Amino acid sequence: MDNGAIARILREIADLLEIKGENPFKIRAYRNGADIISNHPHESALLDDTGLREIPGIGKDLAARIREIAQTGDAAFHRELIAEFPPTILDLLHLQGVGPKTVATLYRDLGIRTLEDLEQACRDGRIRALKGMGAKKEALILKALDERRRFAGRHLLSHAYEASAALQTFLRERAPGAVIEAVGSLRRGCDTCGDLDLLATGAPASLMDRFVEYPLVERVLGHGDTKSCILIQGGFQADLRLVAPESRGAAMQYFTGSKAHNIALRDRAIGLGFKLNEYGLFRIDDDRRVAGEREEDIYDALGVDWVPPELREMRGEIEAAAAHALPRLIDRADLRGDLHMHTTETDGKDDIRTMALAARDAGLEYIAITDHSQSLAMANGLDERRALAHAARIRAVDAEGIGIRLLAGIECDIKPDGSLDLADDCLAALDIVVASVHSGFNQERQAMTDRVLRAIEHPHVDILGHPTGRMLLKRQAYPIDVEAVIDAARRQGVAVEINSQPHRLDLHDVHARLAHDRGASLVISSDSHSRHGFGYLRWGTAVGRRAWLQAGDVLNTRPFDEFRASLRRHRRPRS
Ligand code: DGT
Ligand code: CA
Ligand code: CA
Ligand code: ZN
Repeated sequence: MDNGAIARILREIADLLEIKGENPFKIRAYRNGADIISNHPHESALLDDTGLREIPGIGKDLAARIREIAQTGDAAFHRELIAEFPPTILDLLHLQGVGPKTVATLYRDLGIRTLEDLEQACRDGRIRALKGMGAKKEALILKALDERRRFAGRHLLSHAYEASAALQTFLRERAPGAVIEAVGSLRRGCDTCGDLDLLATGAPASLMDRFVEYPLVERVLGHGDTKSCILIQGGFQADLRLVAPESRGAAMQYFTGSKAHNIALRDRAIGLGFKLNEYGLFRIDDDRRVAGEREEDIYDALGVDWVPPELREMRGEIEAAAAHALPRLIDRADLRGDLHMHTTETDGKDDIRTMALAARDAGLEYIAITDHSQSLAMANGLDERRALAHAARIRAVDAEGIGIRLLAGIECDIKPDGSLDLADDCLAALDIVVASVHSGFNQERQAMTDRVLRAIEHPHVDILGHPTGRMLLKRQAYPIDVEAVIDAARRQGVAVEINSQPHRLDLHDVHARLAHDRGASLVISSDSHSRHGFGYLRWGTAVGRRAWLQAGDVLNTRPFDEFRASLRRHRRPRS
């Protein structure tokens, strides 16, 4: 069993204990254990009891549980809990705004086991009749059910990437001579993906038989000579197509999409006397193949530059490619700094130095440590005194000269009225301030817009963090006038963040592009909560690429001194 599978069971135990109303410390121990195991670099199934207990945070009981899961595929304790509660009950817990207490009540008082039961109970008026629930709770549950339905079947980009990469490795081992490639929305870097699309060029037909034998297969949906389709664990559907070498580029082009981009390109082909499909580009009059082996040749034959996959969304890319005016897109390696991260001082898992060294090893030249402010009591947020003491420690690590520069910052909460969570003199004494909204999402659009505009006008704010509050597949952005926010940020010299957390990717690519077009500055930050978080920068970079950004458009591609000088606090406000 891999670490992910072990962690999943530990997390389920924690969820079920929570529904049961067990001791919070016990619940937290399982949840922490799950985090530690899923981030552990080595196979924990291979460790003996001593090896497990050497991992910080894993005690005697947890080690025994992990050994049992690794050896038998499950834990008796987990099976007992599942026997007590139907496992479908966990679907209820994952609804937005439905906590373990509610789930326990729903199950005990109404016998609700599934999402369908829950929906029916809402419609019958049984929820509002429950003590402590009411019409408001009923409306909340119905909204959560609706959102879940809308998002069902889609996956975060990072999850799709991991599932696709594992499948590609499996296929490469079985067809070493073949070229295996991911196409579809994953190749375009979309923030969520519906399914995994794979192409295999130069593979034997028997690869299809190997594909449907993939160990994680839950169901085979189709098994053909050139196309097969499987459902794998985690709810992913994966399509594999076998392609002849002379059609590789054409198939890549076609199956990368987007559909709208393909239709526009095909129309252009027709206008030039060609036919374009997944097999190649052909002349209409004599059916002669003009291109097909390489994507570049197809675009070239159509008189346009090769279009990076992230831009293939029918947002002006074909016109720009025809005018040889496509941007040279930013790469992850262009990032020199990371301006949003947390440490053990609030809700992070690693201390200042550990974060700095991990950032350095990830190729970064500078970071800002931005722990939470006091309003986030759950995260143990900092008041002025602790914020300044923390800043002193950050500067002390910076002074050690460990090969990376550190800025002492804060992620200051924007309160419901738009005021900041810490006193002005404290914010002024820090090197950098990221301001973000973390609660009170239920405001009206105008109130929310005014709230964020007021924060942007605050002279000590340098960066607006996760500007729209969206949680992919969970919660939509709060209602806010993004254009007004972007324009104010430009006027005030506040940079807007592209947050790289895979479940945020906030700003959304279209808004990031708008921000750039309106002249606002952008940063790409990881919002890391542990030393493993810097890898997320690649997802934020994907958003930047989808937003047509070049390296020069993103402040944290600049060298340290230049970056620091470009911060709002070191500039005069523009008029
Ligand atoms: P997804 O899976 O919803 O995240 O999005 P895609 O873009 O991966 O969509 P998918 O998997 O249905 O199809 C992969 C690509 O195949 C799509 O981006 C473009 C191409 N494609 C699929 N159906 C059509 C079609 O009817 N016409 C054209 N021109 N292209 C299509
Ligand atoms: Ca797809
Ligand atoms: Ca597909
Ligand atoms: Zn935040």
